Amino acid sequence: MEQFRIDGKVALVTGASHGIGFGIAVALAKAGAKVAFNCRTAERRDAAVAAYREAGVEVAGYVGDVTNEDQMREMLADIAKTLGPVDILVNNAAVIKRLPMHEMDTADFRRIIDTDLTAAFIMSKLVLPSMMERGGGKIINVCSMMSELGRETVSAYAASKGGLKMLTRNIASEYGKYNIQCNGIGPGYIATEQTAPLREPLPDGSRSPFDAFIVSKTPAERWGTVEDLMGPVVFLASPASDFVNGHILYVDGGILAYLGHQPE
Ligand code: GCO
Ligand code: CA
Repeated sequence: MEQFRIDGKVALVTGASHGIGFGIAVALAKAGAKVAFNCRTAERRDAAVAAYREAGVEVAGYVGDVTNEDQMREMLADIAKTLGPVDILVNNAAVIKRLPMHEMDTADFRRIIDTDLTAAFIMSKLVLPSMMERGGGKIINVCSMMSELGRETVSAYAASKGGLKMLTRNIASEYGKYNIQCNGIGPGYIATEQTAPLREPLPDGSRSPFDAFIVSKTPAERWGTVEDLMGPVVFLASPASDFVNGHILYVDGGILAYLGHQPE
Protein backbone atom coordinates (compact mmCIF):
# COMPACT_ATOMS: atom_id res chain seq x y z
CA MET A 1 0.00 0.00 0.00
CA GLU A 2 2.12 2.84 -1.38
CA GLN A 3 -0.60 5.28 -0.27
CA PHE A 4 0.46 4.88 3.33
CA ARG A 5 4.17 5.67 2.71
CA ILE A 6 5.59 9.11 3.39
CA ASP A 7 9.11 8.52 2.14
CA GLY A 8 11.24 11.65 1.94
CA LYS A 9 8.57 13.90 3.51
CA VAL A 10 9.75 16.21 6.27
CA ALA A 11 7.77 15.98 9.51
CA LEU A 12 7.94 18.12 12.64
CA VAL A 13 6.38 16.85 15.88
CA THR A 14 6.29 19.47 18.61
CA GLY A 15 6.95 18.52 22.23
CA ALA A 16 8.04 15.02 21.26
CA SER A 17 10.74 14.20 23.80
CA HIS A 18 8.45 11.60 25.41
CA GLY A 19 4.93 10.22 25.54
CA ILE A 20 2.45 10.44 22.67
CA GLY A 21 4.66 12.80 20.63
CA PHE A 22 7.56 10.38 20.87
CA GLY A 23 5.42 7.52 19.54
CA ILE A 24 4.10 9.69 16.72
CA ALA A 25 7.64 10.68 15.68
CA VAL A 26 8.77 7.03 15.68
CA ALA A 27 5.76 6.04 13.55
CA LEU A 28 6.35 8.82 11.00
CA ALA A 29 10.06 7.95 10.77
CA LYS A 30 9.27 4.26 10.24
CA ALA A 31 6.79 5.21 7.51
CA GLY A 32 9.67 6.92 5.69
CA ALA A 33 9.65 10.57 6.80
CA LYS A 34 12.62 12.68 7.85
CA VAL A 35 11.51 13.69 11.33
CA ALA A 36 12.37 16.58 13.64
CA PHE A 37 11.04 17.36 17.10
CA ASN A 38 11.47 20.09 19.63
CA CYS A 39 11.27 20.32 23.40
CA ARG A 40 12.19 22.90 26.00
CA THR A 41 15.56 21.80 27.35
CA ALA A 42 18.81 20.51 25.83
CA GLU A 43 18.89 17.81 28.48
CA ARG A 44 15.53 16.38 27.43
CA ARG A 45 16.41 16.74 23.76
CA ASP A 46 19.65 14.77 24.12
CA ALA A 47 17.95 12.03 26.13
CA ALA A 48 15.17 11.82 23.53
CA VAL A 49 17.57 11.66 20.55
CA ALA A 50 19.23 8.69 22.29
CA ALA A 51 15.83 7.09 22.99
CA TYR A 52 14.87 7.49 19.32
CA ARG A 53 18.10 5.81 18.29
CA GLU A 54 17.26 2.97 20.67
CA ALA A 55 13.84 2.71 19.00
CA GLY A 56 15.64 2.30 15.67
CA VAL A 57 15.10 5.75 14.13
CA GLU A 58 17.18 8.89 13.60
CA VAL A 59 15.21 11.95 14.66
CA ALA A 60 16.60 15.51 14.70
CA GLY A 61 16.12 17.28 18.03
CA TYR A 62 15.70 21.03 18.56
CA VAL A 63 15.37 23.14 21.68
CA GLY A 64 12.61 25.71 21.50
CA ASP A 65 9.39 26.96 23.06
CA VAL A 66 6.28 26.56 20.89
CA THR A 67 4.70 29.66 22.41
CA ASN A 68 7.58 31.84 21.20
CA GLU A 69 6.87 32.83 17.59
CA ASP A 70 10.35 34.25 16.85
CA GLN A 71 12.05 31.14 18.22
CA MET A 72 9.78 28.90 16.18
CA ARG A 73 10.36 30.91 12.98
CA GLU A 74 14.10 30.46 13.48
CA MET A 75 13.75 26.76 14.27
CA LEU A 76 11.69 26.17 11.13
CA ALA A 77 14.36 27.96 9.08
CA ASP A 78 16.98 25.64 10.61
CA ILE A 79 14.87 22.57 9.83
CA ALA A 80 14.32 23.79 6.25
CA LYS A 81 18.08 24.13 5.81
CA THR A 82 18.94 20.72 7.26
CA LEU A 83 16.00 18.47 6.34
CA GLY A 84 13.88 20.61 4.02
CA PRO A 85 10.64 22.56 4.49
CA VAL A 86 8.03 20.91 6.70
CA ASP A 87 5.46 18.79 4.81
CA ILE A 88 3.81 17.31 7.90
CA LEU A 89 3.31 19.34 11.08
CA VAL A 90 2.08 17.58 14.21
CA ASN A 91 0.98 20.00 16.91
CA ASN A 92 1.51 17.77 19.91
CA ALA A 93 3.14 19.95 22.63
CA ALA A 94 0.78 20.44 25.55
CA VAL A 95 0.66 20.96 29.29
CA ILE A 96 -2.01 20.15 31.84
CA LYS A 97 -2.74 21.25 35.38
CA ARG A 98 -5.46 19.41 37.29
CA LEU A 99 -7.09 21.70 39.81
CA PRO A 100 -10.68 22.73 40.59
CA MET A 101 -11.42 25.72 38.37
CA HIS A 102 -12.25 28.07 41.24
CA GLU A 103 -8.78 27.40 42.67
CA MET A 104 -6.86 27.88 39.43
CA ASP A 105 -4.84 31.05 38.92
CA THR A 106 -5.76 33.01 35.83
CA ALA A 107 -2.06 33.04 34.93
CA ASP A 108 -2.11 29.21 34.82
CA PHE A 109 -5.23 29.20 32.68
CA ARG A 110 -3.53 31.59 30.22
CA ARG A 111 -0.31 29.56 30.19
CA ILE A 112 -2.21 26.37 29.34
CA ILE A 113 -4.22 28.04 26.55
CA ASP A 114 -0.96 29.51 25.25
CA THR A 115 0.79 26.13 25.00
CA ASP A 116 -2.14 23.87 24.11
CA LEU A 117 -3.97 26.14 21.67
CA THR A 118 -2.16 29.36 20.70
CA ALA A 119 1.03 27.44 19.87
CA ALA A 120 -0.87 25.34 17.30
CA PHE A 121 -1.96 28.61 15.69
CA ILE A 122 1.64 29.89 15.71
CA MET A 123 3.14 26.71 14.25
CA SER A 124 0.44 26.30 11.61
CA LYS A 125 0.65 29.94 10.61
CA LEU A 126 4.41 29.61 10.17
CA VAL A 127 4.29 26.48 7.95
CA LEU A 128 1.21 27.34 5.87
CA PRO A 129 2.81 29.78 3.38
CA SER A 130 5.45 27.26 2.31
CA MET A 131 2.85 24.47 2.09
CA MET A 132 0.65 26.72 -0.10
CA GLU A 133 3.59 27.54 -2.31
CA ARG A 134 4.61 23.90 -2.70
CA GLY A 135 1.11 22.64 -3.44
CA GLY A 136 0.10 20.87 -0.25
CA GLY A 137 0.80 19.67 3.26
CA LYS A 138 -0.57 17.95 6.33
CA ILE A 139 -1.29 19.46 9.72
CA ILE A 140 -2.28 17.08 12.50
CA ASN A 141 -3.47 18.50 15.81
CA VAL A 142 -3.32 16.29 18.87
CA CYS A 143 -6.78 16.77 20.38
CA SER A 144 -8.23 14.90 23.35
CA MET A 145 -11.32 13.35 24.91
CA MET A 146 -11.54 16.86 26.34
CA SER A 147 -12.20 18.19 22.82
CA GLU A 148 -15.69 16.70 23.41
CA LEU A 149 -16.15 16.08 27.11
CA GLY A 150 -15.63 17.99 30.31
CA ARG A 151 -14.67 16.67 33.68
CA GLU A 152 -13.63 17.92 37.11
CA THR A 153 -10.28 19.77 37.36
CA VAL A 154 -9.32 20.22 33.70
CA SER A 155 -11.02 23.52 32.74
CA ALA A 156 -8.06 25.12 30.96
CA TYR A 157 -7.02 21.91 29.20
CA ALA A 158 -10.60 21.20 28.01
CA ALA A 159 -11.04 24.80 26.83
CA SER A 160 -7.78 24.48 24.84
CA LYS A 161 -8.57 21.08 23.35
CA GLY A 162 -12.10 22.15 22.40
CA GLY A 163 -10.57 25.20 20.74
CA LEU A 164 -8.00 23.04 19.00
CA LYS A 165 -10.80 20.97 17.44
CA MET A 166 -12.31 24.15 15.97
CA LEU A 167 -8.92 25.49 14.86
CA THR A 168 -8.53 22.17 13.02
CA ARG A 169 -11.85 22.64 11.22
CA ASN A 170 -11.00 26.23 10.43
CA ILE A 171 -7.59 25.45 8.93
CA ALA A 172 -9.26 22.73 6.83
CA SER A 173 -11.90 25.22 5.70
CA GLU A 174 -9.47 27.97 4.85
CA TYR A 175 -6.63 25.99 3.24
CA GLY A 176 -8.32 22.93 1.74
CA LYS A 177 -8.16 24.58 -1.66
CA TYR A 178 -4.35 24.51 -1.44
CA ASN A 179 -4.36 20.74 -1.00
CA ILE A 180 -3.58 21.17 2.68
CA GLN A 181 -5.32 18.72 4.99
CA CYS A 182 -5.69 19.60 8.64
CA ASN A 183 -7.07 16.84 10.84
CA GLY A 184 -7.00 16.02 14.52
CA ILE A 185 -6.11 12.85 16.30
CA GLY A 186 -8.07 12.46 19.52
CA PRO A 187 -6.34 10.11 21.94
CA GLY A 188 -8.51 8.47 24.55
CA TYR A 189 -6.94 7.61 27.90
CA ILE A 190 -3.41 6.58 26.97
CA ALA A 191 -0.88 5.23 29.46
CA THR A 192 1.87 7.89 29.45
CA GLU A 193 3.74 10.08 31.94
CA GLN A 194 0.96 12.69 31.60
CA THR A 195 -1.70 10.27 32.84
CA ALA A 196 0.53 8.48 35.38
CA PRO A 197 -0.97 10.41 38.33
CA LEU A 198 -4.43 9.15 37.24
CA ARG A 199 -3.21 5.53 37.32
CA GLU A 200 -1.25 5.69 40.60
CA PRO A 201 -2.19 2.46 42.48
CA LEU A 202 -3.57 2.63 46.00
CA PRO A 203 -1.15 1.99 48.93
CA ASP A 204 -2.28 -1.68 48.99
CA GLY A 205 -1.31 -2.04 45.32
CA SER A 206 -4.88 -2.21 43.97
CA ARG A 207 -6.25 -0.17 41.04
CA SER A 208 -7.12 3.44 41.95
CA PRO A 209 -10.79 4.44 41.59
CA PHE A 210 -9.97 6.70 38.60
CA ASP A 211 -8.04 3.93 36.86
CA ALA A 212 -10.99 1.53 37.37
CA PHE A 213 -13.38 4.27 36.21
CA ILE A 214 -11.49 4.74 32.91
CA VAL A 215 -11.35 1.00 32.26
CA SER A 216 -15.12 0.77 32.85
CA LYS A 217 -15.75 3.79 30.54
CA THR A 218 -13.72 2.17 27.73
CA PRO A 219 -15.43 -0.57 25.68
CA ALA A 220 -11.94 -2.00 25.05
CA GLU A 221 -11.63 -2.32 28.85
CA ARG A 222 -8.06 -1.10 28.94
CA TRP A 223 -5.92 2.04 28.74
CA GLY A 224 -4.59 2.86 25.30
CA THR A 225 -0.91 2.69 24.43
CA VAL A 226 1.24 5.04 22.38
CA GLU A 227 1.42 2.22 19.78
CA ASP A 228 -2.37 2.40 19.37
CA LEU A 229 -1.92 5.89 17.87
CA MET A 230 0.74 4.96 15.31
CA GLY A 231 -1.43 3.59 12.49
CA PRO A 232 -4.01 6.39 12.75
CA VAL A 233 -1.35 9.13 12.70
CA VAL A 234 0.46 7.62 9.69
CA PHE A 235 -2.90 7.50 7.89
CA LEU A 236 -3.47 11.22 8.57
CA ALA A 237 0.10 12.08 7.47
CA SER A 238 0.00 10.06 4.25
CA PRO A 239 -1.63 10.40 0.81
CA ALA A 240 -4.17 7.78 1.98
CA SER A 241 -5.99 10.67 3.70
CA ASP A 242 -5.77 13.27 0.93
CA PHE A 243 -9.57 13.76 0.83
CA VAL A 244 -10.00 13.63 4.62
CA ASN A 245 -10.08 17.17 5.95
CA GLY A 246 -11.25 18.81 9.18
CA HIS A 247 -11.88 15.43 10.78
CA ILE A 248 -11.03 14.45 14.34
CA LEU A 249 -10.04 10.80 14.43
CA TYR A 250 -10.67 9.62 17.96
CA VAL A 251 -8.50 6.73 19.04
CA ASP A 252 -10.21 5.99 22.31
CA GLY A 253 -11.14 2.30 22.46
CA GLY A 254 -14.76 3.40 21.98
CA ILE A 255 -15.19 5.83 24.92
CA LEU A 256 -17.09 8.46 22.92
CA ALA A 257 -19.49 5.86 21.51
CA TYR A 258 -20.39 4.41 24.88
CA LEU A 259 -23.17 5.41 27.28
CA GLY A 260 -21.28 3.79 30.12
CA HIS A 261 -21.31 0.54 32.04
CA GLN A 262 -24.80 -0.40 33.25
CA PRO A 263 -25.17 -0.87 37.01
CA GLU A 264 -24.84 -4.52 38.09
C1 GCO B 1 -7.56 14.22 32.15
C2 GCO B 1 -7.03 14.69 30.80
C3 GCO B 1 -5.87 13.99 30.22
C4 GCO B 1 -6.01 12.89 29.20
C5 GCO B 1 -6.42 13.00 27.79
C6 GCO B 1 -7.78 12.42 27.51
O1 GCO B 1 -8.61 13.59 32.15
O2 GCO B 1 -6.94 14.52 33.18
O3 GCO B 1 -8.04 14.68 29.92
O4 GCO B 1 -5.17 13.44 31.24
O5 GCO B 1 -4.70 12.45 28.99
O6 GCO B 1 -6.19 14.21 27.17
O7 GCO B 1 -7.98 12.37 26.13
CA1 CA C 1 19.70 28.99 14.40
